[in-house]
Amino acid sequence: MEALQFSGCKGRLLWAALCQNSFAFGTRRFSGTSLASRLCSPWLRSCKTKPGSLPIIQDGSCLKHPGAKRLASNSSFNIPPSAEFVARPVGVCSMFRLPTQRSTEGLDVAFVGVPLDTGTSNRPGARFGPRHIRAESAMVRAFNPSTGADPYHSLMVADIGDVHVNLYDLKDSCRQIREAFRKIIAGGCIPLTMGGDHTITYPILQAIADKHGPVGLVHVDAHTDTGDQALGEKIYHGTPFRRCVDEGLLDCKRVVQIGIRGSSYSSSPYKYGRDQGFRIVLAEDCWMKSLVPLMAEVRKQMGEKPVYISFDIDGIDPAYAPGTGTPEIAGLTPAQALEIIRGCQGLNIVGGDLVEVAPVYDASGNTALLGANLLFEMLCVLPGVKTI
Ligand SMILES: [Mn+2]
Repeated sequence: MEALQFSGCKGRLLWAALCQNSFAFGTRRFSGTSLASRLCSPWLRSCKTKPGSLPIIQDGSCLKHPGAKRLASNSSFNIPPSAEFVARPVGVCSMFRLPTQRSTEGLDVAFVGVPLDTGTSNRPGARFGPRHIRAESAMVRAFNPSTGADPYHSLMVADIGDVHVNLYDLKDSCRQIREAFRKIIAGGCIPLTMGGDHTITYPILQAIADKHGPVGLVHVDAHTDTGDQALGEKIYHGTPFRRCVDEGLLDCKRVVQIGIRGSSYSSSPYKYGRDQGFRIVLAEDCWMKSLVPLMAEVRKQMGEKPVYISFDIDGIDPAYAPGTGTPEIAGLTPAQALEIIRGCQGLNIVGGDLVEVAPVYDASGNTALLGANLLFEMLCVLPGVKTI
């Protein structure tokens, strides 16, 4: 794809930056698919030997820390550096401090940002979601001891940067997103997307359904996002799943919407979705309950066919996630969010997104931190992830 984080950088200048930040990028591997070898391997070699420059870590010998050998095991996967050995603020700001690359070549999973928020109906700001989620993701470690998942020794994962968007033309942005995701998934790579407002899920699902056919949907949100139009427009962040139904992108009997709540425009706000066959689980039916039993039913509903996870951070209560554009009181807890995502383990997940993080409304950064953790949990339940 053409719209990625580092496109446009001068190779040599970028390499100077990478060498200075080599600990974050060079801990494990530089195969043919890594950013390092793809861009400028001769410079890499000179950088390693240039007096006064920081060496790229390939075999651990340049690290003086006794844990260096652990960093440099012979894994063929991309393993984020551990903060036991590499300080968290070190390195270019990538998702989970993973290597970045410009395409999905060699990848099983790609983190990708879609910094679009011109579909927002209330507070803007989700265009900065991907950057802040990446920044806060430095706190997330490599293993998931709660579930036993070991994603980075199971799947090849990298951050492929951001999709180009047109902030002045929402329809054109949808076209750009659709075309970018067609390329991302063409070779079988699973996208995990940082939004952006919820508009982006519509063109993503256009691309996904092109490849997989109509998909099941696990949708966590305060809102059903099945409005028909607003201000005369059919595309904004309140309509993506209506548009998906219009175009046959969803297997409607395999759609569940969880966490729905709030005031409505009409007295029967859930009629449309239920008429399509959606299961709509209101937030009040989740209050003070474990959602483990619900997810057992959801797994039966989804079966073995392809499923997409779309997680709007406003599904969670604004006490935990205030950094969002259309907050609604009395939402889900972070623990319930974990139960939902962990409950997707075993499903045939073909993609997922975490949308509507608008960092400016949360000076603590906790909303983006929550988003980063939920994306890690999505990674941990993807097909092929080994559990220990
Ligand atoms: Mn939404």
